[in-house]
Amino acid sequence: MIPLPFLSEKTVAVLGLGRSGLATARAAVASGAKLLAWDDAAATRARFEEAGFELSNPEAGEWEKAEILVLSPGIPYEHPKPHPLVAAARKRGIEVIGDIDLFVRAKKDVSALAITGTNGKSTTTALIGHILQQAGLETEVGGNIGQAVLALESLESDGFYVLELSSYQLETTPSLSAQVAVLLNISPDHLDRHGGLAGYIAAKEEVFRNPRANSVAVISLDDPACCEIHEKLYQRGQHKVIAISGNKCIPGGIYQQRGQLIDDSEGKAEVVFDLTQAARLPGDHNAQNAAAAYAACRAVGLSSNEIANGLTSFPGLAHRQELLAVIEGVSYVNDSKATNPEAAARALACYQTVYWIAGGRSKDGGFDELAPFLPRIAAAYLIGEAEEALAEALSGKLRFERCGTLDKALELADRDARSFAKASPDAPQPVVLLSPACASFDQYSDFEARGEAFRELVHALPDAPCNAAGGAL
Ligand code: UMA
Repeated sequence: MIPLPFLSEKTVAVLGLGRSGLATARAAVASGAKLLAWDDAAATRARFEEAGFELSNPEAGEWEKAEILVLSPGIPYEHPKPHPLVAAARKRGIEVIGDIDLFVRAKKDVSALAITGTNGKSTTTALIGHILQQAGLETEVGGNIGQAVLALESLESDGFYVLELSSYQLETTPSLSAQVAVLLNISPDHLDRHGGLAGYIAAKEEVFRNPRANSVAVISLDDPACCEIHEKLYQRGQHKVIAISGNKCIPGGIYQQRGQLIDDSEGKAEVVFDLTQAARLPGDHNAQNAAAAYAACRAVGLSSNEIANGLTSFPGLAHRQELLAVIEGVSYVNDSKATNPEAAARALACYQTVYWIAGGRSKDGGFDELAPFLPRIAAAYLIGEAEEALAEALSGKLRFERCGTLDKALELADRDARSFAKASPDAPQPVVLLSPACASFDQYSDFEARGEAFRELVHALPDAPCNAAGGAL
């Protein structure tokens, strides 16, 4: 747990008592703060009390005494409109921040590597954490990746924190001052929470706020929004800027070319890693993640060899192109984390013959990004609220079935993929891929619950190995 001595004797309101709120409450109380805690959901309030804490109903008047309001990332700060307790706090002139802000205030002396982007940020965060740990450095990994930052171990100044930061978290972290800040990519996401695309881009750009004397900015040149931010950073001259790409040569940068990771940051254009050796990092999107991780780890002093070892041994993350089983020549891949079309497109690009399970709750913006990858799809199996929208997008382009639910979709995809594998043993191995291109909230509590449901269904298939475990494709 992170000590927060500057909160001692302060009256701290915590709104939202999920993962980040609970860890904030724990750290604040342990640091001698007076806690005012609330959550709008009765079930969460009950769990909070079971954990041994007291609630404080904002309507009872105590919240008038709050000196600071700590807001959970999932609660609207500005858009679509501020939560009423945020609006009330602002009216009273008290500070409204997130748990990450408390963390960075408390850990100013420890190096922080902050990673953001629309897609790939969990993989890159975990990858950097893995490489640093493999190199023997004291490293903690947290943030949007699922581990609340205030629950991390308190490290000394020679340690490293690797933090995945969402746009929600960046919005409420004014004190962030990362030693290394990484921006992977930007495509439309969470637009309702940022008042549109410009607000979302502005939130992402905040990963570079408050540069230190030797701060490093790692940024991809793979999309227009990142290119614009790169140019601004370069003009401002407050960071050492390292450009990266997952798919093209960047003179002076770090990039992938024909499966090789090339470091030209010192003008030598050296091949530093053969990406085919990183079995859990398939595809150009993972080349972008690997380039970012390489740049970030070089920036904190690791050698190319240390980084190569970490890239090779990276075990991957659950729900991100996770190979669940291979049965009768068919691979079953769980990519439940692909909650938008861009993420699904990245997975589709990695396989030749795909039996694709997609759907859920669609996000704004349609499915146009998938168009270049449709030839790889042998058939699609549609689920959830987005079934009709997907059917419309795919109509006349490929065979699809309206399945409603994941179990039905897997049953049909499994049947078709196995018969293809039997009929065409010399063709590239077919893949049953859950990569939904949609959020999960219509049928599941989150993408993890959806991925776990898929895992159970795959493991229950006829002839599934009883210990079918994840692995590399
Ligand atoms: N709540 C209210 N009032 C509201 C809305 C919510 O009281 O108006 C309460 C809910 O009842 C709930 C609590 O707030 O009890 C939930 O807070 P939260 O949604 O911020 O969730 P946490 O459990 O604290 O998890 C958060 C991040 N969640 C979100 O950003 C939505 C987690 O990221 C993160 O891992 C965790 O902190 C630890 O840092 C998840 C996520 O979905 C993975 N992130 C989004 C994404 O990746 O797209 C941004």
